[in-house]
Amino acid sequence: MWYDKNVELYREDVNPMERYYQPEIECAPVEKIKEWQNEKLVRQVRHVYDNVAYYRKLMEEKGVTPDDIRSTDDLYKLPFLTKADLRDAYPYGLLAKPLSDCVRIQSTSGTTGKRVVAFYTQKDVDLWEDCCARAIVAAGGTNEDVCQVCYGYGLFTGGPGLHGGSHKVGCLTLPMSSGNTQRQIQFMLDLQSTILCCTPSYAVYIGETLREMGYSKEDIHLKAGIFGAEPWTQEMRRDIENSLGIKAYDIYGLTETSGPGVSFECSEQTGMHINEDHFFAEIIDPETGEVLPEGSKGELVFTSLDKEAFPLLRYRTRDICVLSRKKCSCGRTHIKMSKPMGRSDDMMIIRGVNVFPSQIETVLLKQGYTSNYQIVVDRVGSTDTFDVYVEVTEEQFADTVRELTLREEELSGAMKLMLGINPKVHLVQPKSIARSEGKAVRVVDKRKLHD
Ligand code: DLL
Repeated sequence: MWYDKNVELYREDVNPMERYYQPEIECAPVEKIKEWQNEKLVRQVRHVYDNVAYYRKLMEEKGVTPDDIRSTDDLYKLPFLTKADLRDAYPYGLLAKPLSDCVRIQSTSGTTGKRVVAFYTQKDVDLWEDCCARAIVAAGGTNEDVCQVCYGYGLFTGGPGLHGGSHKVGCLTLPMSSGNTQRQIQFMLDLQSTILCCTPSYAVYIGETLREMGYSKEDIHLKAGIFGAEPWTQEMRRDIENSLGIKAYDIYGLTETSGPGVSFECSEQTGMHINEDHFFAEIIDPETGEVLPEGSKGELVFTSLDKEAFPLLRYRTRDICVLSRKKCSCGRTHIKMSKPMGRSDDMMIIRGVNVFPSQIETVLLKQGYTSNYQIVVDRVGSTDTFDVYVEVTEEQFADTVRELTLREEELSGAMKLMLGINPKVHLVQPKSIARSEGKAVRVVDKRKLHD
């Protein structure tokens, strides 16, 4: 059910084309949302205190009991949870339900240190899938659509999350998982897929492969894409929209809080509505932990209000963003988060300057290059080296060495304007940088190997 005429949201200032999966929740008055949040928070803190010894100890150390938490205004009294806590407590230390009540495990890729394992009861899976269904409907999905899910299936939450959401909406679901890109395109053509779900870097690769196979956007039937799991810039959005002939929607989430669908974009494309009935968001100063007012840039912290099996209170995501409750033309009332401006741990400090990969991507796409690039940072003696490898097109690669050198200098200059320091830019031949079927590896920081 994604359309409910009884809800008083067909206001004049609302986009009449907008559709909702759960309009009574997505467009509820803000006071109502706050009421739900307060009720749920009180219940959730009690549930965690009673069932998670690890967090109860953190609360005791801070001298706070469940009775001290009467509304979200009291949230600041509770201790934070970090990824380090999740690793300490691995695998069962934060579980709040008996294993016999759990029906699913999902996990992070665990490239840095131990994996994070998240547990779900059937109700947890159900609510997670509702969140993904809201995102699909916001992107225009209905039961007439063919939804091709090319996020990885398995322990990664991308595939299972969007798959569940697609079922709930009633789309014909193509559970492709990632990889085998030519086959993806064949299915896309044969079954006339209308919605594509994958990482933005994989969407770029799909567009590239489509052209290599001799097709264009006119040959496919896609109308929308739901892309997330990694940072991507507005420039990359335009690139994908042009190459696939679609509207590209952002979706955000993390394994610890369930997976994709914590927030998602609507037709306005000016940030992602957080599913506030399930997740309470705070922005804090990453240095001091102080809660910052709406509109401030800082680290996003989530409290899951409904999760039964793995209910995290004040979980520090390390994602840096801004929250805004500005009225949205889509009619949804849930608070919006900006695109994450990088993770606090994505930020590189090169020669004392803070550098985010997204800044480099913005320069490249503005200058007419593709998003196929890689940043390599190293240290020689006590000096940081900073190299950016950028692929060029066949035509550009046919240029003379002198022309290519000029282009490299030009790009390096544009990056200096953005970052304050000069990288050494290397224009490299087409297809020489490995393509990603999941999350792209943008940075190779070799300094970590020497430490
Ligand atoms: O990436 C869940 C997901 C799957 C989200 C599919 C969207 C689509 P993790 O592997 O645990 O979970 O990684 C979570 O990825 O803390 C962010 O740093 C980053 N991230 C997720 N979505 C976005 C996005 C999934 N839309 C981590 N923009 C998060 C920027 C994102 N970064």
